[in-house]
Order: sequence, then structure tokens, then C-alpha cells
Amino acid sequence: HYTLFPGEPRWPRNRRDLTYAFDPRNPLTEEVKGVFSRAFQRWSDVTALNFTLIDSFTRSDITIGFYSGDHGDGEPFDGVLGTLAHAFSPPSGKFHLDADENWVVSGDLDSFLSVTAAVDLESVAVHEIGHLLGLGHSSVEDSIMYPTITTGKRKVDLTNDDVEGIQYLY
Ligand code: TQI
Ligand code: ZN
Ligand code: ZN
Repeated sequence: HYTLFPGEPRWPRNRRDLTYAFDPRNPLTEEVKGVFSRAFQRWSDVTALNFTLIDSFTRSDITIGFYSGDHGDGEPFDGVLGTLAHAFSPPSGKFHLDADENWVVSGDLDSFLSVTAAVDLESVAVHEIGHLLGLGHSSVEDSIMYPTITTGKRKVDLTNDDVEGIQYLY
């Protein structure tokens, strides 16, 4: 079953349109930006929420960045594997990814075979966006919010449990 954070924090009901922006210190390809766009889409498909990419990193609701090691929030990243990413509960909007992971962005299964410790970016993004919106971890093994991911695997489809959790909140 899904869980929520203590106090059930969520984005206010009158904030259906949320914006996101990428840290300008991380120049990202259109391919990488497309992965995040698709990950947000999976949650907007099942709620009244809309997510729009804007240029201003300082004005956006959700801020996304790739960082190595200590990056100033007291939760340093740890190199390959271990912690992959973290996102904070509403209304923080902070979504940080470990720049040292071997991120796979293509969704192409062959790329997993040739990359050591490959981590599928879209799978992690869908999970972290769940946290950004207020979902904790789930006990349902196939759910996006289950707290285990297998390297070299892709898990991007919301399960009924994820949908029930997000529809409870929004
Ligand atoms: N990062 C953890 C996570 O996102 C951070 C974390 C631990 C956390 N406990 C939490 C966040 C409680 C919110 C609430 O779960 S991680 C997975 C998964 C990670 C883990 O890098 O370990 C995914 C990132 F679920 F597979 F374990 C992405 Cl998909
Ligand atoms: Zn961080
Ligand atoms: Zn998690």
C-alpha cells in the first residue's frame, strides 16, 4: 500500500499548474529533458496537475539538478550506485540526481548491456516525482514507489497503488 509523508504535505489545491526548471549549471540535451517531460506526464495523466518547463530556475516550483558528492543540503551523494537521487516533500520542489551515476537515457535495452551499473533515468525520475508530489514508499512490489530498483531495468508504469495514492492527494 502507498504511504504519505507525516502531515500529508501536498501542493495546494489551487496550484494545479506547477513549473519545473533545470539547474543552468547542468547543460542537458533535449533527449535528457524529454525523459523528465515523459516522467512528469505519467503523473499528470492520472491527476488534474500540469507540469510546464520554464527557464527560470529561481522562480520554478520544482528545481532539478545533477550534482556530485556534497552539494550543500547536508545529504551528499556517494558516487556510483548507493544513493541515486533524492527529492523532498511538498512544497520544497527540490529534485537532485547523483551526477556520478551511469544514467541511461535512451530507454534502449541494449544500452543497459554495455553500461556497468546502468540506472534508467526515467524510472528514477518517475519515482522521485512521486516524492515531490507527496508520496512516500509503497509496500506493493511492482509500484513505482516501492523502495527498490534493479540496475539495468526499467520501471516506468504507474500501478493502481501509485494512482490511488496520487488521486488521494490530488
Ligand atoms: N533515494 C531515496 C529514494 O528516493 C531517498 C530516500 C530514502 C527517501 N528514504 C526516503 C526519499 C524516504 C523520500 C522518503 O527513495 S535513492 C529508488 C528506489 C532511490 C531509490 O537514490 O535510494 C529510486 C532513488 F525506489 F528504487 F529504491 C530512486 Cl526508484
Ligand atoms: Zn541534494
Ligand atoms: Zn523513494
